[in-house]
Amino acid sequence: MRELLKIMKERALLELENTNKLEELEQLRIKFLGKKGELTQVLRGMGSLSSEERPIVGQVANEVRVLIENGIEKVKEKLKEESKNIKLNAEILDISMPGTQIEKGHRHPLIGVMEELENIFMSMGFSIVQGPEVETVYNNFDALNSPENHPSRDPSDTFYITDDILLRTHTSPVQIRTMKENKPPLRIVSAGRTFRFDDVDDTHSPMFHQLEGLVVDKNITMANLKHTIDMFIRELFGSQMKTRFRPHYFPFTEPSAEVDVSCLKCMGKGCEACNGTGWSMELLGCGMVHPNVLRNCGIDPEIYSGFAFGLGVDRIAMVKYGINNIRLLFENDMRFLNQF
Ligand code: 2U9
Repeated sequence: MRELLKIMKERALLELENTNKLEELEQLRIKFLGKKGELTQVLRGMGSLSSEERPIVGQVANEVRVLIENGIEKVKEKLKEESKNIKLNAEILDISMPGTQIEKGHRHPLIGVMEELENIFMSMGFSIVQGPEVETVYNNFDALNSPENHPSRDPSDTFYITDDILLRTHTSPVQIRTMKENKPPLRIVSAGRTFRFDDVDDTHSPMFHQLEGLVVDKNITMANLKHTIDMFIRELFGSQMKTRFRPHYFPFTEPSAEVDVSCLKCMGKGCEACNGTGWSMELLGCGMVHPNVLRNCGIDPEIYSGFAFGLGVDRIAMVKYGINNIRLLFENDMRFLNQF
């Protein structure tokens, strides 16, 4: 029996030596030391041994078990170390290599201009308000004193969704909502996307951007309006800038005016860009809020008065950066955008 154990030990050690996979090691353990393994089989025959021989064979069997167990542990450690080294060698990381460059983006020039305008008005005490781009016909036209037959209400000029719902044609409905929900004094500015059924050309786009302001309080006059616009234009384009107010008509303001600003190229001297006039034309519109508009929003025009103004953000961006084609602002051509 001792001979049997010796042979088994030598076979186990030889097989262990030839094992190079962790899974094979487990098979080997089951084969020699498992419940139905070879060592158990040998031990089963111990019943036939004499009482003197039994403890001696038992001790030898135990030594063989410990020897095989230790052998398995050793090979297991060796295989684990080997596989770790293979993995580490495959994962060599050269930390001196340059990293992947992430290209930094920047604001779109139009959004940059819009934020610049909002910041100027905020510094003058205005709050920024926002509203939906899909509006009711009432908020967009009726509340603004627009007559039923006004050309801008025609479906060939405005994107209607239903008879009562449209894409806002100006940001004025945001001011209507604010007036309906809040009591004067009000000093607000609203900027955002607006929509008109225009064909695309160098200066027109069916989607464009407006910024409008509204002040309502007691004793608000044309003088407050003119001073606010002058301050704004000087803050935006420089202290030497002049403004010129020309009478105009809007249904929502009375009286109304269009504002021209000194030509940015020649600073008022007259050049080819301003046709020798010295003025950049129609940069802003403004006026005193029509009493009907105040009334439509539950504000008593006998107690309160207000002024309002509006400008095209796209047009301001084009004048500021000397852009002669509005399409460039919306085509997202990186060769154009990367210049800002
Ligand atoms: C309320 C009352 C009055 C806003 C105003 C203008 C004049 C104006 C144009 C500028 C260039 C539109 O984008 S543009 O074509 N806007 O000339 N906007 S007064 O008047 C309001 C607004 C809201 C409740």
